[in-house]
Amino acid sequence: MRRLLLLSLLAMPLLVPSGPTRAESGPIQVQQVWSRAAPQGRVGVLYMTVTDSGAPDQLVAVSTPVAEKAELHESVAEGGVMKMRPVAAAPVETGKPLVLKPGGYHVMLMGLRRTLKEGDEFPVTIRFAHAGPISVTAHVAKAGAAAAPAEMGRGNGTMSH
Ligand SMILES: [Cu+2]
Repeated sequence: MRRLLLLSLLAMPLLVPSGPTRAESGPIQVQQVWSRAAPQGRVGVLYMTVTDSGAPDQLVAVSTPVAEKAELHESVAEGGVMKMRPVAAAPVETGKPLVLKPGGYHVMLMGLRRTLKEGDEFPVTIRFAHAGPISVTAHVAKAGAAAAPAEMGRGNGTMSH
């Protein structure tokens, strides 16, 4: 009896379905999705960490219902001045996290449809050149925050708390 029970416990993870819409399924994971407080009608920003345990891919588009348009940008230092420019894609390399963060790659949320307040959450869909789209939840930090809200911990974007 004991051996039978142990075997069925070992087999259980194989029975858990893994749908393509779950952030933690597949080789690509999107975590630490965060934004900053900003008023309706203005420009917001979005940061995240993308990890890939499979083949190299590219992050090519982001969309969210809270903004009219989301653009992928890269900040670069030119002659000691930080400037940003739109880019068509950001590389997602195997085993090397793509970190969208202040001073680097980021997503600009053009034309915020509503005010983003600290503590708010909103849905975001991330598209890749090869992998299917991943839907996550962004967490809003205070205006001017330099890092993800502390309460996010290391969980992924879809966790609830
Ligand atoms: Cu920008």
